[in-house]
Amino acid sequence: MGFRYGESMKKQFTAAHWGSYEATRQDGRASLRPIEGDANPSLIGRGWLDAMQDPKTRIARPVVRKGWLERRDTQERGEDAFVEVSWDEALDLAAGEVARVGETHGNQAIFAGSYGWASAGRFHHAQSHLRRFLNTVGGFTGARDTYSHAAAEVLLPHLTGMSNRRFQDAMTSWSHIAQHTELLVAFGGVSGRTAQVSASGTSTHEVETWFSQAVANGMAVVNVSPQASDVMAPTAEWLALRPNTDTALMLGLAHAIHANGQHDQDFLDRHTSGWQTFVDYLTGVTDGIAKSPEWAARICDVDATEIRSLADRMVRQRTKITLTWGVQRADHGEQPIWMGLTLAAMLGEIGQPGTGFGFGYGSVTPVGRPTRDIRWPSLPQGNNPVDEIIPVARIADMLLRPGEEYTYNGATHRFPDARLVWWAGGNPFHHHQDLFRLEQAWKRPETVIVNEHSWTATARRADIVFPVTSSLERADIMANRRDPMLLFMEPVIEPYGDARTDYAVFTGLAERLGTEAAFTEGRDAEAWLRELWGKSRLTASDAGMDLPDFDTFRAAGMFVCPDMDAEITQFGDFVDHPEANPLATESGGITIANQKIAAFRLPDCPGHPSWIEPAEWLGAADDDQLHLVSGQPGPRLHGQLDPGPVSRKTKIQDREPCTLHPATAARNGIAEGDIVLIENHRGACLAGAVLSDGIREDCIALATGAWFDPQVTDGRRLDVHGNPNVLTIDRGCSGLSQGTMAHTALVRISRWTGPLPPISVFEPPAVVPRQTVAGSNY
Ligand SMILES: Nc1nc2c(c(=O)[nH]1)N[C@H]1C(S)=C(S)[C@@H](COP(=O)(O)OP(=O)(O)OC[C@H]3O[C@@H](n4cnc5c(=O)[nH]c(N)nc54)[C@H](O)[C@@H]3O)O[C@H]1N2
Ligand SMILES: Nc1nc2c(c(=O)[nH]1)N[C@H]1C(S)=C(S)[C@@H](COP(=O)(O)OP(=O)(O)OC[C@H]3O[C@@H](n4cnc5c(=O)[nH]c(N)nc54)[C@H](O)[C@@H]3O)O[C@H]1N2
Ligand SMILES: [Mo]
Repeated sequence: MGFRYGESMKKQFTAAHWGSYEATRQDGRASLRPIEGDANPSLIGRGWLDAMQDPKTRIARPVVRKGWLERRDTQERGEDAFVEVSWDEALDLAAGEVARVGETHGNQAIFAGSYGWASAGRFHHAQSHLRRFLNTVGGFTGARDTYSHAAAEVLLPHLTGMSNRRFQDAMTSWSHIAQHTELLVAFGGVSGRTAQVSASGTSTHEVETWFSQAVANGMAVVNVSPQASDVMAPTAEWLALRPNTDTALMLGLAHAIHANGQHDQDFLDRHTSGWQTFVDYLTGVTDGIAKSPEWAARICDVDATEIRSLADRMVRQRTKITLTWGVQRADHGEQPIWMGLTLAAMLGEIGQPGTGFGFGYGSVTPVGRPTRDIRWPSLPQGNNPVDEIIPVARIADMLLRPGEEYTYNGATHRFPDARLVWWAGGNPFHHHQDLFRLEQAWKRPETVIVNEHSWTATARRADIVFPVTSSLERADIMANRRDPMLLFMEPVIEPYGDARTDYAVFTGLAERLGTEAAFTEGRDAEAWLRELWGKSRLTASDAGMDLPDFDTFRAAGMFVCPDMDAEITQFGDFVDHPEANPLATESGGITIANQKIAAFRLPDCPGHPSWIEPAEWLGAADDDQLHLVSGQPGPRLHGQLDPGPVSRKTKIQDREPCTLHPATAARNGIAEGDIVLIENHRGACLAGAVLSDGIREDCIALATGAWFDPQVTDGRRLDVHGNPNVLTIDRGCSGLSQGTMAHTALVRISRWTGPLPPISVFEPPAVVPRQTVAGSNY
């Protein structure tokens, strides 16, 4: 790498998914401060540097798991010690496994879906390197869609002819909302907690600014959510519905609007298809059940009078209906999206500024940002000769049931037989549901390889661990399609221990397998940055901008693209001139009922928006069961930086905080600060009680991301740290999308009076020196 830490005296920058930073150095010590102009810097960044310099959780040297090294054991992952090996030995072993598995079983037996957020930066994107490398040696089985919004990714093309990404980029701008919206009905809220983050970086955090501006302009906000805190406006009204019943509530609203003849028939006729099929369902012609506000009230636990009054306001005021991504991360997650869009179509104001339908405002920073969209180049991944691909959240199913059939988007597939699993830039023992089941599945592959900079639960469950640098230790470029700022990311600290970049790891492997020329194309990391910048200049020139040459850019550290402001009204062109701008759907309009989906004949995703009971919900629960809401954590990004000071400060007796209503706490003999056991038949964890009347009495909220730390305590194995994914359900939310249903789970709670074992996952795992491995001749 041509750039060295501390080399130059000029302003130096770096970037993360949670923001952009200026790095300064005093007496040899680096510090970061949010970049000038960031309207509302993220809390997460304050823990970044410390977490990346923590000797207990950073991985210093390559290691191989002892049982695997000695006898290719597959059963003791997570319990075994590691053996420290040289880089050469680790690379030889991994290259040997890739060759062996490919030759013996075919490359589809290499699973490198490797889902995860990795880190910001155009070049050092771990998954891209992994896939580019594997594509030079015969390919791999991949994964499709995301944990964030798989239901939307599969559904929206059918409904709107747009991919989820296109739909997101075309979302009506915040500036329009601030100016025109009279009523915002926000399912799952619009939260500053999640708006801290933007995949691959952001120069500012403006969602709260836009939101306050809209409220100051008179926008009323109804937060439809089990938690009051999901919306940032202190004045918001709170409709505390039962989790996972949004579709029923929306049907109740639709029924009231339709019964009063207040729906916009003209809009529905011109811009949608399938309306009559849906009305027959809404009114009960098809199933004998009218989806009236009274019917909805019994399901969602919101008064029928409140539903009627909200319906009335929605008809009278310029209303925007929006859903957070989290609402569809639930059983039958397609339905609330489909029904929200249908409800907006009934109001007839789709395609106008400030009204219509939104998805993901506040879920991440850039949704609704009034800006142009520039597709900056990224590292080419090559072509994958293997066409096997699984829905991303079906990883445990694949490992446990190779050969078994499943449906996805209207087709039937079979799970491949994965023998080698490789993760780089993700943490399945953070992100997957039902982690105790994943532990069982994880015993199936012959070999697991992980590239990580930190001792995450996933790194601890690998056979070969490659220690990699964090983005603070390398030069890169931050460029984001909906951000005006391009940053040169300078290395801020020295590489930790013997860590290498992911690029160096895969270069070493490609050398061993004879594909170095194809993998590197003769470039080192600096040459790749120059190459990517060169391509960026062409992209910019197509967009009517002149970028400086690489060295000038690097010397300045920053380039702010001119004339980036642009306002969008979603569906504007289509609504103004539907004949000239039809949607790429089966009818050319928004499909309220969809014939293609109906023809799939899926019991869990019929051809129009429908209320279907979730696998677990409060409408079919015992009195002592609570609904677990496990959303995104405020002080960190998923599991990233959990060992850092900002996240740790929020813990209670070292456990992840969980939020419950004071009445629920009292009923269970729990006081603020107590340790709570949260359990169901899938698993159990400990967490620290925080009491709040901003949550429904029958819910408990436990954020994701406490590093998974299962221990045998008081005679049973439980996660002692507070990871909700020991409790969640590992099943596809429907046979259409197979998306995760992380927000669907019932639990029971009690005050924990057993011993409180120390958190072990923030201490390094046992690592023994190479020569002590008995009888080893490696
Ligand atoms: N219960 C529940 N579970 C959920 C969710 C929920 O709402 N509820 N949400 C889901 C969602 S939406 C998501 S997106 C997922 C997130 O799941 P993940 O994206 O898997 O979570 P992260 O902790 O961001 O994992 C990224 C990992 O990459 C590592 N990393 C960072 N930079 C680099 C690098 O340069 N190289 C390498 N090799 N590694 C690097 C980090 O150390 C970290 O361990 O979780 C899902 N899980
Ligand atoms: N600080 C921080 N920000 C993040 C992330 C992070 O890890 N940390 N992760 C990023 C990622 S990868 C993603 S995908 C986004 C996700 O962004 P979101 O999906 O918007 O976030 P969540 O916290 O999962 O869900 C939002 C809220 O939905 C509510 N909710 C849960 N179930 C229901 C329901 O059935 N009905 C209704 N109406 N509400 C419900 C919960 O109260 C929850 O607080 O966040 C991003 N932003
Ligand atoms: Mo996500």
